[in-house]
Amino acid sequence: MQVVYRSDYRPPTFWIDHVELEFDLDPHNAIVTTKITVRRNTDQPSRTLELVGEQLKLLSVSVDGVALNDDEYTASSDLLVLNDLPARCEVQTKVAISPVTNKALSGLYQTSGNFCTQCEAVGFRRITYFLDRPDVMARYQVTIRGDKSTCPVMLSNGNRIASQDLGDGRHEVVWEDPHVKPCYLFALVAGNLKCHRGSFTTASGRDVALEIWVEPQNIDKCQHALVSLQKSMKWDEDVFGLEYDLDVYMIVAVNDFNMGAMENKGLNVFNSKYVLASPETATDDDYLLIEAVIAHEYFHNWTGNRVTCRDWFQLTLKEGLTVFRDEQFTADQTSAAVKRIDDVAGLRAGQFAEDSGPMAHPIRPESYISMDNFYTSTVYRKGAQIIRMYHTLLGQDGFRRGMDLYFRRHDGCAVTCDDFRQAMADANDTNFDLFDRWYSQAGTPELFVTSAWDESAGRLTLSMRQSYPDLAGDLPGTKDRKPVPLPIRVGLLDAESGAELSQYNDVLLLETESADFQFEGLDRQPIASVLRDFSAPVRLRMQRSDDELAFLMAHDTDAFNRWDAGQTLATGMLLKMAQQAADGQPLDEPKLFSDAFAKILTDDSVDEAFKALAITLPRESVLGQEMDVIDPDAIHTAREFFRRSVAGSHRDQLTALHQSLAADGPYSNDQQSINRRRLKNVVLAYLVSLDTPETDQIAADQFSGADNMTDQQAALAILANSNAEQRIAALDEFHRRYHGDPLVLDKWFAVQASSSRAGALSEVRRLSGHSGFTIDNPNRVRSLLGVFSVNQSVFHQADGKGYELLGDYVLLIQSGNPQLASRLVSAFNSYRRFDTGRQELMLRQLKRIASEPNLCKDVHEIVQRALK
Ligand code: DPP
Ligand code: ZN
Repeated sequence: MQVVYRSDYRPPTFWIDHVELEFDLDPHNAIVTTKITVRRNTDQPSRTLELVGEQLKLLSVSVDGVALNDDEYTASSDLLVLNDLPARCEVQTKVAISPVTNKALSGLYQTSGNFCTQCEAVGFRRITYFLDRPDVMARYQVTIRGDKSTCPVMLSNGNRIASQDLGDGRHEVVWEDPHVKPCYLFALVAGNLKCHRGSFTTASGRDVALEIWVEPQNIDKCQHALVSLQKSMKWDEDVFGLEYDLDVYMIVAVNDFNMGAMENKGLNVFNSKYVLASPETATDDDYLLIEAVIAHEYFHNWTGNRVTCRDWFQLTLKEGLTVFRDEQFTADQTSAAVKRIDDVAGLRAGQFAEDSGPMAHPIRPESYISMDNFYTSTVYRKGAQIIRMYHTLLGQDGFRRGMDLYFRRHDGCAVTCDDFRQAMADANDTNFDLFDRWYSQAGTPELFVTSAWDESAGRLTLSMRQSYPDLAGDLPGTKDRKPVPLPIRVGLLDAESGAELSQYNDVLLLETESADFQFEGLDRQPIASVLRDFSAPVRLRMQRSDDELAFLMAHDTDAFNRWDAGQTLATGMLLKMAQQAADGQPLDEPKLFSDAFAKILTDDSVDEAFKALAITLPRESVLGQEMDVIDPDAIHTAREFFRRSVAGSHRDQLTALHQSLAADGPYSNDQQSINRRRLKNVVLAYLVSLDTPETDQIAADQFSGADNMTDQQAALAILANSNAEQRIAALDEFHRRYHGDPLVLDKWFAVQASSSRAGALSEVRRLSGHSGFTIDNPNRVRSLLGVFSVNQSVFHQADGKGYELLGDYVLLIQSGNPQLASRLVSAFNSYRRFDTGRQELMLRQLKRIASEPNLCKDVHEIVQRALK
């Protein structure tokens, strides 16, 4: 299979200035007529134009209005080659495609009977022959003709400039986008949709119509999305001075979508999961995610659309930057500390694991077989951490200067990560050359820190050293890795009072392999708080006693480190207990953590969301990463014991706390109520871990009495993970109530797929045969199989039945939806980290998949990397 290399980038032989598309919509036989005005690239002396396609049926080709004979071009379903073209001309093609049979959900397809498109990264070639690459930017005019009864609404990018009734039961609409764009930002939607409308007036006084298009039954679930959009538009003006640039901004919610959402110019297409919300059907987390994804896609209008990527290797240019922007936005809307903790927890669970396995790659990858495989947490989340480091070093004002220069230089262009880095440096008269290493090296650096106290000099020395751990296999970006620039935020605390010694607060910059940093003029030995706010994406390796960690957990003024100290303390204890479990020894009681736990719960200086995070134990998968050989059973045993033990020690306090939190009045979605629900549901999980009829009843009561989905789903998930006799009845009741609402039905599957009770695996297998399960809907597949595949103790059941189940579904899904299958198969990437028995069983599935004769290239790429 063809490998694409970053180093092979060449500009195109022709540019496209203008695109005229005509769609005659039909589910089985849609006709697409494309007129492109092309202009030879004088830097590339070629008269040959190669247009790529995928599964297209070519009907005709003409140049400057003259139809070509068969011998004047060469064509296959995925390539159209035109030779000896004049320097400027108009090329017209006509193709037929079949949206209804398009299960890949890339290109033009049908979802719930409506037409919709997804073109990033390379879906446009499934619509028409084109220069399907982001550096070719053009103006578009789009004519859509469709059935008036099935397609009363027909949308595309930009402004609607004309419409007419065609008289034969069909009608026509014409759209024009005044901005140049790459074809991956093209979109078309047609079908039976209703609109929730709003508006926004920009800082310069322009009125923008905001339109959220959904299936008619969902029209009452759009207000939160609309408000989120308005907040995002305002924030980007306030923080970055960026205004919206069209008269209308449309969002369409569709049920079948591979990604979260897509930032098409003026016409975002969203997975309905990130649009639709009502208190009865969406949780607080859903609300938060909707706001974040709406913001993310909106922010792309500048970071992605106005300035786009030269080639797909530069993806992090727009994604890392836009994730950073949406993270800052959410921090401003909610709590910066809680947001930071949530993000880092996600980074560690997902990206750190990816960065230490066979799919490890630099944030700017060197090669790919399928670009769709590189929409990864490395490109997105780690990419955002790299952007954050510029921000930490420059401050908000300096970062803003860099952004302003970036837009001044590159608006309307397709550029590279180097261009961004240069703009940040030039705008601030500084040099970011060493940052290049962050773009070309893979793996998570380790930061080793030791401290030395000189009593007579009153001096503390922190010695820091960075290195990369070795990775198995010959992976790109792992040879001859050099030290990377690390901004390290540090503070000192008085060891007796716990008070912040604020004059020592600083951001240190480690750019070499190792360096010493000194803090002078201290009266007595302080406690150092290192890597505050997680100021660099590294694994911190610092020898600290449990007492020191407990001290930081109680006193650190940096909320992130306060939380992290607790996590580190719990991790150390849990790993020791896992070893005891593996050795068949009795497990230690987690006394130190348990004491700190009780103190946090009564600490008035922190909010309930922080408390919820502080008492949440590290995930099993994160604990696994810290073991030489992951032992899922021992980790599970230790973590369950730890939880039960802490709950047992504080049962009365927890019961009272749950009661007081549950006594809040009717549902409200102000921040404090959200925080209180968050804490209440973490407390409930502790209580139910005690496995008593009384505590089970608390969950059952919450389930049946809840007036919102947050409390109801949390209680259901907790019951689904318990031995409570109310478990089955609750699951049945939930299904009875919500089976007609796809997004809520997803939750019903997900809570069962995340349960780790005995027999959970056979339940997942059984649910895959449930009438509500379908492999045609990505959300449904992810809610059952995706959730199950990260449920460590169940997926890695020692007999390999979990692996077999996933293998079966990868094979079943891969021919229809390669992108979805390739996400699922990635669960096997960690196989080297397990014992030989599990390795053997996972390898068996990988080889079974690899030997499939018609394996799609997406899955092929992941499996080959794993097997290498
Ligand atoms: N729609 C995806 C995102 O926003 C890809 N651009 O990240
Ligand atoms: Zn994005």
